[in-house]
Amino acid sequence: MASDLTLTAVTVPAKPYEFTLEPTRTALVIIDMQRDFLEPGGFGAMLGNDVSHLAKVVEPLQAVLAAARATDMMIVHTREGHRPDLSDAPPSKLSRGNLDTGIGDLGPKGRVLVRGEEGHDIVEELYPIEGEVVLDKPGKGAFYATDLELLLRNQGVTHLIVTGVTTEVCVHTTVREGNDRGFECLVLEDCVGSYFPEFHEVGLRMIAAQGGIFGWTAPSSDLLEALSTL
Ligand code: C5J
Repeated sequence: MASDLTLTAVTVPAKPYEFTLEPTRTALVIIDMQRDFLEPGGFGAMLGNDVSHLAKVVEPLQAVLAAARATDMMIVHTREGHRPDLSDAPPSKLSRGNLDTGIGDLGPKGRVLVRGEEGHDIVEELYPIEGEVVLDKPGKGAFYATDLELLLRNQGVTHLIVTGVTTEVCVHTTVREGNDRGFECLVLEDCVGSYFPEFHEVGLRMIAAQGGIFGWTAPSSDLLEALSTL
C-alpha cells in the first residue's frame, strides 16, 4: 500500500532532473524581499543598482506564495538587517564599500538595513501573514546566526523552495548553506532576481550544474502546475 508521503507528493520538472516534494515536509523560503533592496530610494538603489531587475520577481512570487498558502507548506520570510545599535554587524560589513550612506546611516527609507526601519520591511505585495515565520538574519545566508535550521528540523522539513533576492548573493549563500545541511533545494528561476542579469543567469546554472551540485532550478509555472494536482 502507498504511504501518505507517496499520496501527497508532487513532482516538478526541473534542472538537472525532476524534483519531488511533499508539502508538509517543504518550506517556501522567501529571501530578503525588502524595500531596501527592491524600491527606488532603498539601499540597493543608493548603491547605483537598477532595481527594476528585482521588481520583476514580485508578481510570479506572489502567485507562488498564494499557492503555498493553500497547502500545508511552512513559509519563511527572511530580512537582512541589524539591531539599531549595530552590535550584530561585523566591522568588515559596516566598512565595506567605503560608502557615504552605508548600513546604519540615515537614507530616504530610514536607517539603512536596520530592523524596524521602513527600508528594512518586506514589500507590501509579499507581506507575511499570521503563522508565517519572519526571520531576521545579520548575514547573507539565512542559516548563519539564526534559528532557521532548528525551526525547519522541528517541523520535519527536508525540502526547500528558495526564492527572493539577490540570486548570486543571499539566495546562493542560503542554498549552499541548506545543501550542506542536507536540505534538498529547488530554486525558482523567475522568483529570484539580481541587479546583474548575467550573474542571475550564471548563478542559476551553477546551482543545477554537475548533476545538481547545490540543488535544482525550475520556472515557477512548473511548480504551480504540480501543486494544482494536489
Ligand atoms: C545583498 C541580498 N545583495 N539579499 N543582499 O547584499 O542579496
